[in-house]
Amino acid sequence: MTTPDTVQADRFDDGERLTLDELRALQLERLQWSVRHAYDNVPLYREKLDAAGVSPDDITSLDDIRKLPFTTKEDLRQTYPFGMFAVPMSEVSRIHASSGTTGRPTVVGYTKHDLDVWATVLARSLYASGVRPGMMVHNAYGYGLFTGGLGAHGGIEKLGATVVPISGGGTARQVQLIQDFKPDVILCTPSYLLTIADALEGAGVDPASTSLKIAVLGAEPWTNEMRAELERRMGLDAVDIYGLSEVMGPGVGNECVETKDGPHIWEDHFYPEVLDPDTLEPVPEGEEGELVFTSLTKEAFPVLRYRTRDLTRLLPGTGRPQFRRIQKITGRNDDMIILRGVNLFPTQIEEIALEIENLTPHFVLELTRAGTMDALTVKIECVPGIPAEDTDVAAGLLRKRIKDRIGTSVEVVTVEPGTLPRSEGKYKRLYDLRD
Ligand code: DLL
Repeated sequence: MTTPDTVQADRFDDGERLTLDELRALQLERLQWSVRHAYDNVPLYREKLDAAGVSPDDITSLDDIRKLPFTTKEDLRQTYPFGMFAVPMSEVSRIHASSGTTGRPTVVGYTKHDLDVWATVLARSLYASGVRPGMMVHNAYGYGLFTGGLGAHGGIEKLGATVVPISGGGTARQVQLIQDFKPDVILCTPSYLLTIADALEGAGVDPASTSLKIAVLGAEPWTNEMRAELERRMGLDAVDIYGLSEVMGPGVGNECVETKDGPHIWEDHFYPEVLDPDTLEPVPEGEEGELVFTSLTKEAFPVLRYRTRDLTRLLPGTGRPQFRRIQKITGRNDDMIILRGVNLFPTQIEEIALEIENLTPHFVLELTRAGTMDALTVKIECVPGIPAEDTDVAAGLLRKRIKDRIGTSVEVVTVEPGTLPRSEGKYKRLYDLRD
């Protein structure tokens, strides 16, 4: 039995062996450092703290975090590109950026020390996923400005595993190298693993027959139903990795393969809060709200109470008992569709579609408007080769279950297998066709 006070042996590093008391003490010390560092070196933080009447010296307990002002994506846009860097550019070893949906990308930076911390939390994430030194890891997260590829790369090397830096896309080559190199582990988005599974099948290879034993999947919302589908088809353990560029990149938190019950947050580096998005007050323990992070050790790009817009719950730790866990993230504030007054997330449709015989997880959502009424159409592929009546039954069942469970009517249209766009990274499910 593991408890927050037991010292754990089977861990990647000492940060994971802290007792709960040691962790809380370290967090406070690091929070004090981080607030001071941000205040002294980033004009925007100084302005915000001054305006809120808060001095870094006022942080004397972890609860004092609530005195700090929030940081939003808008703050990052306004200081584009480097206005929130807290060290001179000569100390910045690397820059990444996330392509915003509107206009300017968000630019983030890392010192040498930041890169080392990132590699450590990523190696820790892989270790929790069951990856061990000596294994071969096929890294199909995109390399480049996106944090996925290079972020994971550093962690794979730090762990002492062998990295195949294939990046995203070029699915035929991915399929070839999986067969030739026989990697133990694959890293990519869940939707891209689905594309790879289909491509293996298309090449006459049973996806469950490859050498792959573990998939570390993230960068987009996915459901436990999708996990079950991928595990069944590919004969592997599918584990959830969470992160975002503004806070570091992949590896802010990770699931443990033995529990698969939502990512543990590596709290010695990233302090989580879950708040009511309207009042910005903490929600009662275990309830859903917006995830907010304060970095505790970042040098180049510290963040104070960064609002992620991701919706989840904070739960007690299990596989790593002293670290809190988040419930698997199935939606962001930004992905929420409000259809005639009813809130709906694309993952809810994924969950329902995967329960129904003859439907595939290949679907897109089209939002249209006739007059003043919004309408949502689910375009979905059935499994190949089934009779037309079965297609109709499946579509009817999907429509009915969406109505029963989500409480809104949608149109369901089945399309020919293989006709919807396939993922090569983060999958775009929603097409807003309203004017
Ligand atoms: O997607 C970092 C990453 C790369 C994470 C590879 C995991 C694996 P961004 O491009 O900044 O960074 O996007 C961050 O993606 O706020 C979530 O909305 C979503 N996201 C990331 N991981 C998960 C996950 C990377 N495991 C945004 N489950 C985040 C659900 C996720 N959503």
